[in-house]
Amino acid sequence: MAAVEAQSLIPSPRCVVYHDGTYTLTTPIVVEYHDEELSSIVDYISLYLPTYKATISSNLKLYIDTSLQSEQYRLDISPFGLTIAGGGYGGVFYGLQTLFQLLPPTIYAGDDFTSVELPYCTIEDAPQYAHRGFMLDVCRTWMDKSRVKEFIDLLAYHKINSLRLHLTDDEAWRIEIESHPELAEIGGFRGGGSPIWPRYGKWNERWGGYYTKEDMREIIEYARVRNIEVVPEIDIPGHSLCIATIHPEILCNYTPRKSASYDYDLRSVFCAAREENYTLLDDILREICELFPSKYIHIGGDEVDMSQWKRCPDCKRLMSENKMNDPSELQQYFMLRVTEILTKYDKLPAVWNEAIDGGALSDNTLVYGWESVKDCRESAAKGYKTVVMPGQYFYFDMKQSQREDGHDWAAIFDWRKVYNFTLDTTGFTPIEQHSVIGFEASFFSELYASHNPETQDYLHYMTFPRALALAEVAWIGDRERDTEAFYRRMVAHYDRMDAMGIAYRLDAPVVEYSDGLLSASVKDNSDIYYINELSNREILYTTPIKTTKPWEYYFVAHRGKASSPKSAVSSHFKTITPPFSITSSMDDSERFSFEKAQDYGRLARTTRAGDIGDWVKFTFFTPVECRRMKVATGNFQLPRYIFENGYVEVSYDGVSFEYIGDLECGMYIIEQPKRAIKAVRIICTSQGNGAEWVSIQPPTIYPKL
Ligand code: TNX
Repeated sequence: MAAVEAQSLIPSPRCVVYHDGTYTLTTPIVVEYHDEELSSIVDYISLYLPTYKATISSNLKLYIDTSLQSEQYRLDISPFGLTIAGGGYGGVFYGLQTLFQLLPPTIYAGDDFTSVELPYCTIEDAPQYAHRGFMLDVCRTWMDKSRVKEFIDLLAYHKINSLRLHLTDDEAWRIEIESHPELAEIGGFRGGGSPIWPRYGKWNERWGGYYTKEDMREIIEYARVRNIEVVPEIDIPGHSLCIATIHPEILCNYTPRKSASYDYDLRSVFCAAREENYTLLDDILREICELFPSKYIHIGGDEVDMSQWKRCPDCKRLMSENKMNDPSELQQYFMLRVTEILTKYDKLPAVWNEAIDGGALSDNTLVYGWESVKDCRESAAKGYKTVVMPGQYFYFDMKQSQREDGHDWAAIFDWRKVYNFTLDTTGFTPIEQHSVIGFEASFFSELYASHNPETQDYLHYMTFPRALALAEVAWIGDRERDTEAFYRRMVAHYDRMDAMGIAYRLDAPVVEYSDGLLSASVKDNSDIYYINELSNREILYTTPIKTTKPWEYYFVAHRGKASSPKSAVSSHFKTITPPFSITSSMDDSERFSFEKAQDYGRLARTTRAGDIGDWVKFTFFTPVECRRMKVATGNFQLPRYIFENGYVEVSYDGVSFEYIGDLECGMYIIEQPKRAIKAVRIICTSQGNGAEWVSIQPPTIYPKL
């Protein structure tokens, strides 16, 4: 296996046998094939290398061998040239992807080569799991057609074969429906006067977009060529605030209490008893079923706020007529009604795991388990085909280490945890394992909206290299893991990822301090830079730094577009907690009171969103000397519960205040204050924030170095 490691293929093939000698592959690539089906693979190759088709003196033969499984392939490199046999289109495509990984990495950047020596070998390979998926949430953060295509390329290089597009949610409706054009025309945009709540930033600006059917056909075809099936998700009956804003008649039959801050109706669930809702869903799903060739249509079913059904007289009547005791049975009723619609259009339902809590759905329902390993196992034990994607391992919107960006509700983890996921070690019985059709990662995008969503950087940083580990796990199944060996292959693969243009995450440099010398090291030959906080310049690190104040420095690694999180000796990250009090023009909530936040342990909440002129003030008992103070409204990184616009003032005496800067995404960092700070005031200059309250973080204070 040593030689295989040398080739650093990801995902790792089942079997590689090397023979003596090498074959010299020259360009152009002359491809021989006879199955018309394979012509799009030849077009695909020509996007990377000069290619033409011929039946004599070819150096690459492609064919379909029906004795193989559809995604299975055999790649032969012999004195006679290269041959790829695949059980089907996918098999041939994956043989080609393996071949690509044997070629100079620069091919991914579109750089040609004239000749390359390839070892004589036979690679026999097939995936363990039929479903190797990735989900993109294009609702919270809009990603247009060209972005999605770029991402499809990255998935295809790693033999992922399913892309689920989360097309509807509370914050957006992203797919054209011809019978109801208003859904995408209104629902595709939020902010700037749109009736759709701009709950994740972009409050003053109309922001968003949607896929026309033509766009979507183009995406579907682009993905098909790359052996990826696009699975649409229409998330119902919950997560439907957007469609409910456009069509309030779909909601339950009662007048809601209006919120303290808004005139908005916050209800987000389709009424299960309103017959017309099924007609509307029939219209929508008929078009979705026509548009998408996939066998499954994902219809959501997650996080339904059933209190709305409990209050609705029509839902209550439906429940008593059908002798239902629990509103989760209404969810079952709703899902079965929608399943009937899908069946009519020759499709099968796919759902999130909660959807099976209220009773059985049809046997051929595909369940995506996200809440926990236990939920995945339960689904599999009930006999549903199950896609395993517990958030604790497969939600790539989670932070990768404590001080990095991302959510943390499921877990904080990097690629190592993903790579080491196996069904055996997480307790799946053989019977349960039998129902597992594969794995999927998801990228929910609430936080992307505040991380320069006009670029791919945050998406790439969060998803790579974790997506490599996902690809490996789904391809090799329960084959033995070797984290160190995978790491070496991954580092070799970095050359390819650089050429693919991925802004992936590198491991953080390891920092050590001893005998007055501060040193940093990496194992992936990236470049290390150091920054002295006082000068704030990034300088290439070549040799240990002689210093008595190691906490003044931090390190970061770069290579290509990739970068690592910061690292430093632990005292660099030390913060202080001088006593202070919070006062505000707004009241605080009982549970999340100002008083409790004054212990620095937790955030506080007000009882309403901010208005022009509202303010929050932090007053320190004694003036605080520090090098940096971060003050923030909202939950960190989440452009929600914030002062949408505002500015910050500081006071050195507690009486007179001076302007210091504007809030950015609800937050401001006071750098190197010239004197000890007695008080800080945050002033709101806009109305509302798309939420019911303002969160107030205790200040984060870094001591003087
Ligand atoms: C849970 S995953 C959700 C999403 C959020 C995600 C954030 C799922 C079925 N529901 O609505 O975006 O957490 O990680």
